[in-house]
Amino acid sequence: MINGFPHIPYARESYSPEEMLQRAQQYYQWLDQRRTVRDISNQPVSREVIEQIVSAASSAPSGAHKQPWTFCLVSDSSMKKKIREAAEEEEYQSYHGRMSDRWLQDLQAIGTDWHKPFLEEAPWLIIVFKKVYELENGEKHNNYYVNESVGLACGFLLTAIHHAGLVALTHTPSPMNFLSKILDRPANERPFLLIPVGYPKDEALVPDLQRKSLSEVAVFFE
Ligand code: IYR
Repeated sequence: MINGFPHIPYARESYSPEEMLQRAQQYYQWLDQRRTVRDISNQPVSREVIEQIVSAASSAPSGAHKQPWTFCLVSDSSMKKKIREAAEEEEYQSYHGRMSDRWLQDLQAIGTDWHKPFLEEAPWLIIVFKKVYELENGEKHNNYYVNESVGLACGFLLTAIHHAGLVALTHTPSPMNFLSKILDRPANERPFLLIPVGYPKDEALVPDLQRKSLSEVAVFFE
């Protein structure tokens, strides 16, 4: 017991140093193959798979273990159509005046525009909401490190999707309030990310991008 709360022994996995290095290398090589894919096929994905992926995401660490997230899982075609229409309306405005020239220039290499067919074609849309506060007996209690926590859960979500052999797109239509309305979310929930999930189309293309080298992203103090 700690402060009157039960604690249990941590069940650890352990590996030899050689095995540890091999596992670390293999995991990196596998994860490095993940790509953001916009060409998502309409081939169905079972609800059971989505349930496991979301359960994996919800195992992420969070401030004071509040798990301040809600995952809305949309396969309903009429709802996907509504989401696409509303997103494209906002995105049209963004691409025609709201985004800076520099921003539009940076997106040239990725090849995006205001058309968002994947919002209707993907078998599932995962809309992640952050819970800014909880309502307990009518009282508001702010959650802690909400953006960090929900960002971590989304990271876990993306690796779970990759592990299942599916692809995803981290989409951020802006502004995103239309998602709260269409999905009828309560006031304590704010849209965080919209993630279409499915199989890649056979003809899917991705930008030929290079990732930064370790020395560009890491600074060791030994
Ligand atoms: N939200 C827009 C624009 C966009 C912004 C960034 I930063 C990207 O990496 C990609 C797209 C859209 O989804 O098209």
